[in-house]
Amino acid sequence: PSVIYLKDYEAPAFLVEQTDLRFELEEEQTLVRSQVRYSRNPGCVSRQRPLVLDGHESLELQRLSIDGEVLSAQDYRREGEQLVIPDLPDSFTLECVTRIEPQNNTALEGLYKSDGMFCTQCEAEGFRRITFYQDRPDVMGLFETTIVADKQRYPVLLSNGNLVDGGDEEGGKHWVRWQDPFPKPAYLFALVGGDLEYVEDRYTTCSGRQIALKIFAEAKDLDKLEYAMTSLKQSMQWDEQVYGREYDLDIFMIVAVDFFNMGAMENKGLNIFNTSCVLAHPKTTVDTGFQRVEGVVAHEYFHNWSGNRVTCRDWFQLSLKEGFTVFRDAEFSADMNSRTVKRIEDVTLLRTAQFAEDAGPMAHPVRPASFIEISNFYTLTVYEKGCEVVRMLRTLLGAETFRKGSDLYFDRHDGQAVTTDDFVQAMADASGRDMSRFKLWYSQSGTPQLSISGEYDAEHQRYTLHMHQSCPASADMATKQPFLIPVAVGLLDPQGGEIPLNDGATTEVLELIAAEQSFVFENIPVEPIPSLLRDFSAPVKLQFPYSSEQLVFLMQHDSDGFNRWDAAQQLAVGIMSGLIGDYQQGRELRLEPALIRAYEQVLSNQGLDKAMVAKVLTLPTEAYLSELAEEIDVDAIYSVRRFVRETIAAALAPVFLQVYHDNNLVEEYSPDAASVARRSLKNLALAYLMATGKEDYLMLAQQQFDEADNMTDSQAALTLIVHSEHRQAASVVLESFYQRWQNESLVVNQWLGVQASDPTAGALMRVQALLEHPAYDSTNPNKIRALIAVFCAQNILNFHNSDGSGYRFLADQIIVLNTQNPQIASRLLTPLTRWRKYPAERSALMKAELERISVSGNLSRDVFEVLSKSLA
Ligand code: BAL
Ligand code: ZN
Repeated sequence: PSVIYLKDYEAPAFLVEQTDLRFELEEEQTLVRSQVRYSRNPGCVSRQRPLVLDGHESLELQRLSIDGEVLSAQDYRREGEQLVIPDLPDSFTLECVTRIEPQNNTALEGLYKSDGMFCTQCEAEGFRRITFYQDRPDVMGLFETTIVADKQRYPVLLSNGNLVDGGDEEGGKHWVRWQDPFPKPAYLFALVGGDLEYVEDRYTTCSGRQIALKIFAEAKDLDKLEYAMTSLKQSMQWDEQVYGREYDLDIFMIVAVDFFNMGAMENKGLNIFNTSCVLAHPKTTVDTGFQRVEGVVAHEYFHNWSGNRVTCRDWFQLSLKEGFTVFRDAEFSADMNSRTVKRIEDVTLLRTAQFAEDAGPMAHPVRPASFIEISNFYTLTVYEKGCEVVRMLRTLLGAETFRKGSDLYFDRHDGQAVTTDDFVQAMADASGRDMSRFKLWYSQSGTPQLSISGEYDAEHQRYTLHMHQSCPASADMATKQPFLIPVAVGLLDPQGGEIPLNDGATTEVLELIAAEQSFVFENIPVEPIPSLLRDFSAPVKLQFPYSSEQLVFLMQHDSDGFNRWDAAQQLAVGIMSGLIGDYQQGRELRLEPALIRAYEQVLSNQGLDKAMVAKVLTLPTEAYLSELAEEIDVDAIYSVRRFVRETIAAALAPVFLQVYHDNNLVEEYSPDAASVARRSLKNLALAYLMATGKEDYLMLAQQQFDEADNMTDSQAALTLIVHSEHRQAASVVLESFYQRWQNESLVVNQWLGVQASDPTAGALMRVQALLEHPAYDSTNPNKIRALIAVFCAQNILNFHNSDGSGYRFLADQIIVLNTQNPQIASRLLTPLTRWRKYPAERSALMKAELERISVSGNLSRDVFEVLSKSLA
């Protein structure tokens, strides 16, 4: 497979004015007729260039004609995945008929079937599995789509834009025609055909336009759409208020499908969603599931402007739409719920998974410079780090100027396909600032390390922060230039009060631009304790020589909620790192009292937000401790975390019991922030109680399992019992849960996931048995993720079993999935790609499995790219 480079970008030789599509959907085949009006691109220098169309090898070309004249085989060449037509006039209509078999499309890219329903996924390069086309985002055209299908089987036929015509045909068929008035690239095309029902609502936009809102699902799921509809209306209003963006079509549709590689897709006017990101009901969905629905509905809706009206010039610019849109949805969720908790969750994901990606073999900048398969670049770096980059722009410019920049960006580029440079330029023009150094965040990979020390000069009442930044070599880039890092800082006096800084405010954003730089604060009457990188103002690894006492002080007094939580994390990380060393040296583990005392204080502080208490009392995860480690000692990390949890549980059990009862209220379920917070604190208390291993608390968990009227409480109890040493009780609750929920696919996924993440011995055997269970379907990405991905990514003890069985299991699965669904196969590889971070024996076993996959034959581009980079 060849490597595609950003530096080789060339504008398309032809532009598309109009694309008319006709689909005849049948059981054995689908015929696609496309009629496309092309004209030479005046911006393209060479007038000799042929028309180069993309087309997957699965396309059966039935007819090709230009302005009505049928082409013969000599008139064009099929070269790999391209169709090349030379000697063309300046403008013409190309008609092309292809035959495809959606019913056999297991890759779930292009047109395929999900549970008997036709649906599409065209981003990034799925359209080329439908017809021959210039399948690239900088080719934007107007689409008109006609769909013909059996009326009884497929009563609902949808595409982008507005429904303009339709009728019945002989043979029990019917047809519809959809017209999209906005030019779009092929990746935003969508089609749905199925036996669906819908809920509907209306939204009146800020200018008074009436928009019809429809969410489609299978009839059995109709009662799970209300939350998505509410979230959609809130998103529409928020985008008007916060970004001045109004919806532009007369109808907005969402369709829920169960077989989907991604979370959801922002096709113009017709979003297609993985059921896991749109269906929500108190009985079947946990609190985090509700939050995911709210966030993903918003994300896809926001793409209508940041992605659809203004799209990407090429796929290297993916973060132009994804980073910005993740930032927009994160701010929306922060406004709808607890801002600090949202920030903690996002940073936790970034610091564990994205930092690990940036330090691994697939490291790439937010704007990658090259790729083999673009599907491999829908990454945490492009999405989450891309979001942080946009957040830094807002921090540097201030909210008001940032909004001016965003308005300018949308005005200037509406209807265009542009670059991340264009986005930053709009911000630079709106602020009058030179942002060239800032752009290194887009072009350099790796996580910068920021070391800070403080120096107090009592005589001159002056406090100085000395900063040093560096960025380690990444797999794709050896040396880096210093970044522009916004460091938000506050200074606390010994009583915990905020000291006014140079401009009188209590938080100041320092701009670090050099490798070494010092910042001076005048009129500081006492030696302060600094609160650094407030609200995680930059995606960096921070080092400051805090003592345990100072961290406890910050936990109690910092006015920045994120930093209060982070102080607790750093306190726990420090203590646990010491214990990991003790474990490795064979020393007895002893937990110093600082952490228990700090946790006790947090629990007794009635004024604290319950969600914050739950977050503060959650120990750093194994994944975070692994990311921080030079070499990952799985047994040490697992044992120490378990020891610390059990020691805290034993010391504070009476307090946890009180917290449990105080928050175990009988009330109607609501996913509002306060109720979610109460349940999260209650279930955290139950988790600590279960960690004591006492029978009394097992009974409490069983009681909660039996009596819960919502899935959050039910699943929390289920997980705690299944992950405990009470094996008999575990079998009972697993069986009862399955009996109750076996017809709810998404709940069954939770059931699979709970077993996949079970840390007790023998989990792999149980997972292997589940592969044969009727609840499992090896062609459904949600099931694969729930069972295989959860086992390999979350069950560190069993996956990393020293006999290599976990690695062998994963490799076997990938070899099968490689041909069936390359996108999913390639994603599953991630845990094995980190082989260099493990001690020699495990590392060799992991590498051997990667090598076994690499010689298994017929590697997809997706798997080939990740494998070859991992083994390089
Ligand atoms: N554009 C792919 C799915 C998403 O990020 O919205
Ligand atoms: Zn997106």
